[in-house]
Formats: sequence, C-alpha cells, structure tokens
Amino acid sequence: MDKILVTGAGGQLGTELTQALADKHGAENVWATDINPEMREKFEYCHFRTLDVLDGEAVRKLIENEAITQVYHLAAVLSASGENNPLFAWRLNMESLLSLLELAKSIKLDRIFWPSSIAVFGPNAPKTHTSQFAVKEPTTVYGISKLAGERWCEYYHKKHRVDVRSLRYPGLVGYKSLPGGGTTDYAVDIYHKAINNQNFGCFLKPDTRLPMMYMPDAIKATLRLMDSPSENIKIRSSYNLAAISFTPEEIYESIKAHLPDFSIEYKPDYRQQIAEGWPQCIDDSAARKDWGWHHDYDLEDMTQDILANLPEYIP
Ligand code: AKB
Repeated sequence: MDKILVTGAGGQLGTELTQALADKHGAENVWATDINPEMREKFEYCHFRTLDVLDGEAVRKLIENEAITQVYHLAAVLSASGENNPLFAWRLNMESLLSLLELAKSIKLDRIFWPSSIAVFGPNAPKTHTSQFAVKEPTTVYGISKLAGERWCEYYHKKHRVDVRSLRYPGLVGYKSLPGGGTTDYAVDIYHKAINNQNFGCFLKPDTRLPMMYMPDAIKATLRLMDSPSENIKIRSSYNLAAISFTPEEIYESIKAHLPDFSIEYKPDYRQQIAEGWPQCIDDSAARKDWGWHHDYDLEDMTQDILANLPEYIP
C-alpha cells in the first residue's frame, strides 16, 4: 500500500493534488505538510503536519516514522516572488530537493515527484513549439533553480536509481486556492476579480501569450506520470507538458462573454519581463508518446467551469 507525503500542500497545486491523492490512495494514507500551520484547516480529511522542508531531519523522521513510499515535493518559491528574494528562493528550491534526493539513496522510497516549469527556458529558446531539448538559459532565479533541479533529478536517477519523475508545468489555473507568487498567476486572479464584480488590474500586457493549463489537466498528468511503469519514463530530467496558450486579452474576452460588465486595465510591471523570457507554447510530444498524455480543457471549457464553481469557494 502506498503512503504519500506532500510538501507545500497548501499551495495552488498542492491543494488539489492532495485531494486527488487522497481519493486515489485513501485519505488515511496521505500526509499533507506545509510550513504554514494554518493550512491544517484545509486538510481535515487527511493527516496534516507543519513542516519546514529545509529541516532535513524533520523530513527524514516523518518519512521513516510514517513509512512513506511516495513523496510529492511541491514546496517552492515561484518566479515573481523569487525575484524579490533570490537567495532565499535558490536555497529553498535547491536545498530541499537535494536533501530529499540524498535521503532517497539511503531509505526505501518508491517514487518522488518534483515539479519543474516552462521557466527553465529563457529568452534564447524558440518562442513557439519549444522542444524538449531546446536551449535553456533561464534568467530568473526560479528558472535557474528548476533547471539545476532537473539536472540533479536525472543525476540521482542515473547514478543512484532514485525513481524521481518530473513535469515542466505551464502556468496552472485553478480556483480552489489563491495565487501564489507566479507570473502566470494573473490568470487565477482574473477570475476572482470577475466573480467579485471588480475591475482587474493586469500586470502583463494584453498580447503576452504564455503556455497554460487548467488544474484538472495538471492533476491528471501528474497522476498518470506517477502511475506509469518505470520503463516508460524515458526522460528523467523533466517532461515538457502543454495544453493551451492564451494572452490576457483572450482570457479577458472569454470571461466577458459570460460577464459583460467585467473590465480590465493593463498595468505591466517587472513580471512582464519575466513573461517575455518564456515560450508562448511548448512541444510536449515526448509526454504524449511515452506515457499517453493528452489534455481535456481548452480556454472556453476552463472559463465555464471556473465561473460555475468559483463562487462556492469564496469565503
Ligand atoms: C510561475 O509563474 O512562476 C509558475 C510557473 C510558470 O512555473 N506558475
């Protein structure tokens, strides 16, 4: 029986992935952890522990004491927050991953999942259909930490047979939690403003196209990757993963079609430069071929689903 540990469970991805893991493996087999003790309220349905992932000893004890078999290591500082505190972002994103990979050498862990990002690509990569192996010269501390992390994942797999798997997520859009310091998070915030009848101040220009994905697709991809037989996972750095690509103007129009009074104002800030360094759409054919990935939601499906369901999540 699998016993699952999720770090950074209170974040956008963690909130929904933890629930999906509890549905799949049984809530009694899932330990949600977060540095913020107040996140306990979110995880009344499974185990919860307050955990600082930089405390390697605490991580080791939890894994050993609860006989954890799979770790989903989601705790990270995202791109926009990372630029405000680069050294801390590097330390959190890198040290926590490395100490977990080191631990996986000596204790029996079946599988580790670690998220990477489209942020590994920098301004010198092709902007469209960016391939799995395109040049990677990230210019954000977040992108640099994700690229280094990918190299470490591949290294520990090749050298120490650690079964670590990873996805280069595009911007993830969900409605069950608030934005968490990412550049693509405008696409989460915009729905909250629309539902609350507020004007939306967008920190990106109207035509900034970025790769994006609706959260149910991201959960599906993650579970599918982790369920796949080891021999199907040919890429041990991180798989390109794609679904939809849109601009602020396009998402605004898709919401306005349902809420005609909704208004937007563009006030680009330092995040514009981060977004301009990233691809507009990426090629995920390796994921589609190796473990049968396909996405379900386009922009219109996502907007309809969020507008129908978000109101019940607003406190
Ligand atoms: C961010 O915007 O920092 C993240 C990402 C694309 O990895 N959502």
